[in-house]
Amino acid sequence: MTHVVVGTAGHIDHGKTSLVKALTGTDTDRLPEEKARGITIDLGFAFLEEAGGLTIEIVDVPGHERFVKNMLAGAGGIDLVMLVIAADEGVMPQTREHLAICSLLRIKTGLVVLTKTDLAEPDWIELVREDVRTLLEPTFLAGCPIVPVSVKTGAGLDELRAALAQLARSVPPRPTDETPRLPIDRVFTVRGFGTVVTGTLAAGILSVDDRLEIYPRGVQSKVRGLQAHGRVVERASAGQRTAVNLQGVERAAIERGDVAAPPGSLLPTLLADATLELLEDAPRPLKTRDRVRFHVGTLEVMARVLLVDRPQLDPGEVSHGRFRLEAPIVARPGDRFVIRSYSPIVTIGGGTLLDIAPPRFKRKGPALMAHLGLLETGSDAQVLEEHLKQAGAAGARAADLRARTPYGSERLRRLLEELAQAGAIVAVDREWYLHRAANDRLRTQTLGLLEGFHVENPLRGGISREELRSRADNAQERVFDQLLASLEAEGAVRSEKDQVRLASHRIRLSPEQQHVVSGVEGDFLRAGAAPPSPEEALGRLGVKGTDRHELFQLLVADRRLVRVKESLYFHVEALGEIQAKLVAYLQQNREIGPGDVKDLLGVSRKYAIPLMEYFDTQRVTVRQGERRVLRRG
Ligand SMILES: Nc1nc2c(ncn2[C@@H]2O[C@H](COP(=O)(O)OP(=O)(O)OP(=O)(O)O)[C@@H](O)[C@H]2O)c(=O)[nH]1
Ligand SMILES: [Mg+2]
Repeated sequence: MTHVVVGTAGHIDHGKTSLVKALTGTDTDRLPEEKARGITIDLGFAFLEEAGGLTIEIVDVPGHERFVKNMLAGAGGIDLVMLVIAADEGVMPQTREHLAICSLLRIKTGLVVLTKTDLAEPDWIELVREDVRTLLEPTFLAGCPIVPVSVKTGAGLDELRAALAQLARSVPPRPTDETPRLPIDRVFTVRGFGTVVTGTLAAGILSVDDRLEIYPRGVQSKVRGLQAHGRVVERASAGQRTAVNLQGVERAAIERGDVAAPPGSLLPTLLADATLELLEDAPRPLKTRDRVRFHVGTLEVMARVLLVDRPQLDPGEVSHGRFRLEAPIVARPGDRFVIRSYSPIVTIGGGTLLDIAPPRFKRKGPALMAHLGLLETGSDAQVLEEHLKQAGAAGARAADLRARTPYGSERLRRLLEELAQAGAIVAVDREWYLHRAANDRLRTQTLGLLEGFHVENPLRGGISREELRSRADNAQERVFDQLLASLEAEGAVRSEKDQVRLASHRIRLSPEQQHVVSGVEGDFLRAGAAPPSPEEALGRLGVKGTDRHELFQLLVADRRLVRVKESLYFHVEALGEIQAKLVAYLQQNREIGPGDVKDLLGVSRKYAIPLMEYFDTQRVTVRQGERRVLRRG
């Protein structure tokens, strides 16, 4: 099954809706106001089924200049255009404007219908045909079929249908391997079903029960049911006109212009970088900071344009622009957009989105131009690498890269693997990537910080991991963990508990320092169960200081001294002997009280009580009232 979307285009009253009805039997003007005024106001939908599983979806648009906004919402999703020109009137303003819009949207193909031929003389029709040829010459429709038709007499309708089918067969199929997304063009409620949205599925496949998010609102939902052409279907594929019955969403929570897609697959944005062209016949130059109407998908928002390399863009010129949007848009790089001037409301230009989460450049100019040039002309891999380069030390999540590129999950995964293999990027983990340059910068910085730390703190074994990370410009946690792990794997860095040091770092003591350290240790060892205070021990060696003294801390870090209580330390060997005595006593006597400990060790309460508490915390003993017993198991 292939679905090709044909959009009508053309000036008001030239016979678009009549033609669609003659081809399909469907009157697409459904609104009472449309019937009353005899004009089309909003989009209408019909379809034709052709041989070989081809469905031609038809989007009928209004020709009135006041409803170009609605025309744009429909034109965004079409594969080929059917430009309708009344033979009696010939080319008119919206003939040109709709043609320009289709060009700007990069619609690739189409045909022209010269309709109402029953109202014009053959000579006149020939003149109009020549006129049309000249109009089309510089456009994508140059040399396209021009089919004369009369809805009144039926002349030419069979030829038109055949020409449409032939063109439709030449349209390359839309990608179904990309993540599905549905730019919404209508929202309504159906009794007993709830909220229904419709649109042309731009990419991918949508199935019943799929989870959906309505962007940019963040409303979560699920596909409760799907319809195509009024028939219930299990799944819809790219290019298909689709009606989606949404579970648990209020009608009022959605509007035309929103996009339905899987949760987390798209990124709403208020800032977008793009190529930008101004139409030859734009009424005046476009200046930086001009306010324009920005159309993408089925959405229109106001925006200010910032020109990247010049103060103004003249008609016919092409450059780059950054758009500050007044409400979020939800689109993908590669999507085309159209801009219309604020007043008078006319189509003036458009372009291709290049980046929907653009990095902030401190200064515009050459760097930004080079960046945008790369996004515009680079290969998929180069574009991806450029995004990661701009992400800097923070790196980027695969999910965000997915939303910022049009490749689809599988292709993105492959591209990332290729780049990692080539050494251009580093995989932090399966979900996080970092540009090689950022990785190398962080690595050099981290090693430099460690070196500096060791020079400044020669007696400290290392720096806390968290402190190191914060000094390394607060590196992203996962990125930093991965870096330390790889430095450790190479043998450049050692980490113990939360302390990190260079593998080459050794604590080197001067003879005087060594004298103090050995003296203090000897003092504690000799004192056994009744050790001195840190101040006393240090003081005896002529050093003024507390347990915070770095020479003292060295003994603690080496686990020669063990802290039993605030500023009460024991030598590790003394503590071992005390424990052995205590355990032997308890095996004999079952329980022990503070007085017994004093006698057993020959020390005062000052030492006995903290020691008893210490062995509780070490899970050697258990407290029972004032006494202790051995802990079992
Ligand atoms: N004689 C004649 N009249 C036609 C033909 N096609 C359309 N008309 C008439 O032209 C008028 C406008 O036709 P529509 O089909 O509504 O025109 P439209 O292009 O859809 O107009 P908008 O949607 O408002 O832009 C109607 O009165 C039609 O009956 C034709 O082939 N011959
Ligand atoms: Mg119409």
